[in-house]
Amino acid sequence: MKEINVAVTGGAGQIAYSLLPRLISGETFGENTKVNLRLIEIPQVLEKLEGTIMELIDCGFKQMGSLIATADIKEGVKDADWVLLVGSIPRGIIIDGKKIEERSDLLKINGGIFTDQGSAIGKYAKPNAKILVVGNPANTNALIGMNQANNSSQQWFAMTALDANRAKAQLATKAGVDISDVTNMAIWGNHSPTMYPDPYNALINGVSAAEVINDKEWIENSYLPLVQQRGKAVIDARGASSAASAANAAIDTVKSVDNPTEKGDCFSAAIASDGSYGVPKGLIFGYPLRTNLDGSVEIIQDIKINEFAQSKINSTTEELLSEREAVKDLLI
Ligand code: NAX
Repeated sequence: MKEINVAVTGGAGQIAYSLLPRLISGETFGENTKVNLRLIEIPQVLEKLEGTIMELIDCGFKQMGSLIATADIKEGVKDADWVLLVGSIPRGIIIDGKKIEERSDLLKINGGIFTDQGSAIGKYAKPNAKILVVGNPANTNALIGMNQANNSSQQWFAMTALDANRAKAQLATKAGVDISDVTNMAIWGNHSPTMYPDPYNALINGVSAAEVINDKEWIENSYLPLVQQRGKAVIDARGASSAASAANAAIDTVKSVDNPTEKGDCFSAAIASDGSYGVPKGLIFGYPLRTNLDGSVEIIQDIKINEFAQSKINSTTEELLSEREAVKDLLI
C-alpha cells in the first residue's frame, strides 16, 4: 500500500469528528493508500482528543496507518503530504476577560495561530505539501499561513467548497432537478457573506442556471442571501455551526485537488490570486479551479463576468483587502 501523512489541526473539534473517519476509510485517498494521521490540538484538549482516537481505532479501517496526537505543530506537520487547518478560535470566546466579537480582533487572534502554523509547515511539511484552511476567517488565515510558510512549492487553499455545495443545492431545489445536474459552480472571493456564488456560469444540464431558472428577482434577491447566510441559518436551527457538511466539503476539496477535474466542470476553492479577473495579486481569493492531468491546479480563465457579477466581485475583493490591511503586521 502507498502511504501518505495527513496532519489535521482542531482534531478534537466537531468538524474533525465527522472528517477524520472519512480520511482513513479509503474514501478520500483511495482504497490502496494507508493514511498516517497527525492530530494537532491545544494542550488543554489533548485528553478529549484521546476519545476521538479511540473511536478511530475502533472503526477498524484497513487504510488506517499510524496515529499521533500532539500539541507540537512542528511534530504534527513533519513530512505531511496534506495539512488540513481546521482548528481556530471561535467568535464569542472570552480571552483575558474580553469577549471576542469584532472581526478585526478575531483576525488578529487567529492570525497569531496561523503565523506559527505557517512557518512550521514551510519548514517541516513536504516540499509538495498541499494545505487546506478551513478555520475562519479562512481566506485571511491562509494568507497569513502561506506568507509565513514562504515555500513556493507548497500549495495553499482556503475552503469555499461548502459554499459551492450549498449554492448547487439551492439552484437544484429551485429548478426541480437533481443536485448532480448542477455543475460549474464558482464561488468568487471570500468565505464570508460577501462571497459571490455565480448562478450565471453555473450550469443545469449544460445550460446557464440563471437561464433555466429565469427569475432574476429570485436569483439576485433570494438565492444570494440564502447561500451567503446558510451558515448562520444552520447555527440558528442546530445551535452549533455546520460540521458534517463542512467535513464533507473538506473531503470534496482534497479529492478535487488530487484528481483531474471533469472536462467542462470546475471546483471551488480560494487560492493566491495571480491577478486573474483583476483581483490584486497574492490575495487568497475564491476562484473556479481545474486540476489538470499532470496534477497542476489552475484558475479557469475567460469566464463571462456580467455587470452584476462584477459588482459582487468588487465588494468581496474590498472585504479581503480590508482583512489583509488588518493583519498586515503578520505578513512578511
Ligand atoms: P470547534 O470549536 O468544534 O473545534 C475547533 C478545535 O480547534 C477545538 O477543538 C480547538 O481546541 C482547536 N484549536 C484551537 N486552536 C488551535 C490551535 N492553535 N491548534 C490546534 N487546534 C486548535 O470548531 P469546528 O466546528 O470544528 O470549526 C472549526 C473551524 O471551521 C471554525 O473556525 C469554523 O468557523 C470553521 N468553519 C469553516 C467553514 C468553511 O467553509 N471554511 C465552514 C464550517 C465552519 O464554520
